[in-house]
Amino acid sequence: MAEHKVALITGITGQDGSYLAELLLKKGYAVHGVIRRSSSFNTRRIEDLYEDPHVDTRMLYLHYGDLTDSTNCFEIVSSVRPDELYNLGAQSHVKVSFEMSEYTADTDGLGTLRLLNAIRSSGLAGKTRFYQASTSELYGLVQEVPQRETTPFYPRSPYAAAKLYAYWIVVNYREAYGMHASNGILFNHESPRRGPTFVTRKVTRAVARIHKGLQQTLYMGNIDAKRDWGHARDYVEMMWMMMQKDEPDDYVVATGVTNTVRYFIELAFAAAPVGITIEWQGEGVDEIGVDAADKSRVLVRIDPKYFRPTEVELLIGDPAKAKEKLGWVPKIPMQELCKEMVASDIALVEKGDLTS
Ligand code: NDP
Ligand code: GDR
Repeated sequence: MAEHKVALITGITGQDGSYLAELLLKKGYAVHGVIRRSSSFNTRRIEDLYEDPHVDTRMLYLHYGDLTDSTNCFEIVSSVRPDELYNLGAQSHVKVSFEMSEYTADTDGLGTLRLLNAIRSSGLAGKTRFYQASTSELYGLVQEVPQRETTPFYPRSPYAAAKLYAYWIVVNYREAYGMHASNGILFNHESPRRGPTFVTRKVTRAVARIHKGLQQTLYMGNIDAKRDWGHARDYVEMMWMMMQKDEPDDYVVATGVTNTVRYFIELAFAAAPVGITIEWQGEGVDEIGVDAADKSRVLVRIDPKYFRPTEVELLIGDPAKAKEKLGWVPKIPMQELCKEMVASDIALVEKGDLTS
């Protein structure tokens, strides 16, 4: 029987983990994923991939674990002995990281170190290839645009500072121990599976709920922030491509196009079944977005509670290195992504799934 490659994914229940698991299973990998113990089901995104644990031929295996638990990280890595380890697990919400700074540092920063040490202690430094979910948040305060692999970092949140540690410990272990360890510096990527409190999904859910009459108004933070948004399905492919290269390296993964949150909101309302044109009135925290066809209908308001103590105003990535060295090009433009997300949330609301 042919030997299967073995992958281990932390964060398999998240947006990216679920797409990556799908991709690797299609490629014939045996996929092991780390899931957290929770009082309610947290495996919704991988439900379709789930296989009965009693079936011998299954290719998906789930292990309870947590990046804050060194013993557990060691036990999983040493028993799975993965060919490729994708570290996607993280407290990934930037705003929440200001409230849970220590936990974010522990999970996102030290969690990465724990996995690297688990690989070494298991004698797998020469076997296991390591992918680190690095982020455009490392660039933070604008130093240069577009941002590329050589642009200096200037983190602007506890999340970004934790991910900065993770980035450098990956580089250090590569140089110190010759490990095949790489950073994917991914810019924002979204999908219908995006967590509901990230800005794109918050907007597309609200559009669907407003369409159904379940919500009147969408409350937003800084709508002038600019992001380089791609599609998660495109981006997980790039994670895999990086792991297939004989030389480990760090790559920016982005579309090279940036847009404001404001523009995303306009696109999303326009993509509703009864398309709505948003007209902006007022300024600052008093700014509102009204339905241009019925100006008494206020659809968007600003709530300062969604502002961050320090903001990342502008992200736009230069994916030239990924194109040149790996032949990777993003396929799905942000306009198409937005339409797909609105359509998916409309379908969910029709099924009665977005009632709260
Ligand atoms: P999600 O928030 O959707 O998923 C995060 C995953 O990490 C979930 O499976 C979550 O489990 C798990 N997790 C959280 N805390 C722990 C912990 N202490 N131990 C083990 N697992 C944990 O994130 P995305 O899928 O969007 O992102 C994947 C990775 O990529 C993250 O590291 C993120 O920081 C990074 N990133 C994301 C970008 C994006 O635009 N999406 C861009 C750049 C980087 P549970 O389901 O139980 O909560
Ligand atoms: P980000 O994503 O912080 O870039 O981190 P998010 O979607 O949360 O915010 C993007 C921008 O939108 C502004 N914004 C709001 N954001 C949220 N969540 N809610 C709001 O109401 C709102 N109003 C305006 C934000 O201020 C920000 O400027 C994401 C995460 O996936 C990280 O894990 C990842 O590393 C980076 O992308 C790249």
